Amino acid sequence: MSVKLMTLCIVCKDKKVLLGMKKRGFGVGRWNGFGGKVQEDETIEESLRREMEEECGLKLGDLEELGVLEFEFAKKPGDILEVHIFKSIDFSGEPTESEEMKPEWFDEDKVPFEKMWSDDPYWFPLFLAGKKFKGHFLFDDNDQILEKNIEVIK
Ligand code: 6U4
Repeated sequence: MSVKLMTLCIVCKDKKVLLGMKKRGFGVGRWNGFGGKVQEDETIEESLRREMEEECGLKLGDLEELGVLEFEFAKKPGDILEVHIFKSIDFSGEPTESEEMKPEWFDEDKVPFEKMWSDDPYWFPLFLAGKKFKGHFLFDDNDQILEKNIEVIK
């Protein structure tokens, strides 16, 4: 069993959310929040701030952590990605395309779920409502959901 810490940040402004089209690697071809793997020498928040600047050039101010989701893949049972999900309304700079991500603003009610990870429709509405949540998703070899469990934290 292993747990890998990861971050995911959704930047929100004027009823819009900032997503990035992943241009390479894990999750390529999908719209996603920004973030990545937490390295050994950094905290979760430090990692997110670094990834955000690397992937789209934004500097983050105050952050709010809203969710923690565990992702597991049937082909590697016991290997967990523990993704910490943050909301940012306090940031500076303009989103800029990088080698990894092409950023774009979407209206909150036009989030492109059909081109996102298949777990996103389950937690995005909670996120947009400002709820705190935690959950676990098990994916098959085609990244379809085999098991899901999500709950709002009071
Ligand atoms: P490299 O390519 O080594 O620089 P790095 O940027 O550290 O990678 P990467 O690209 O693997 O990390 O990060 C994956 C991103 O995808 C993280 O922000 C977490 C996010 N993510 C992973 N599984 C997800 C899922 N099922 N649903 C979702 N986001 C997911 O919405």
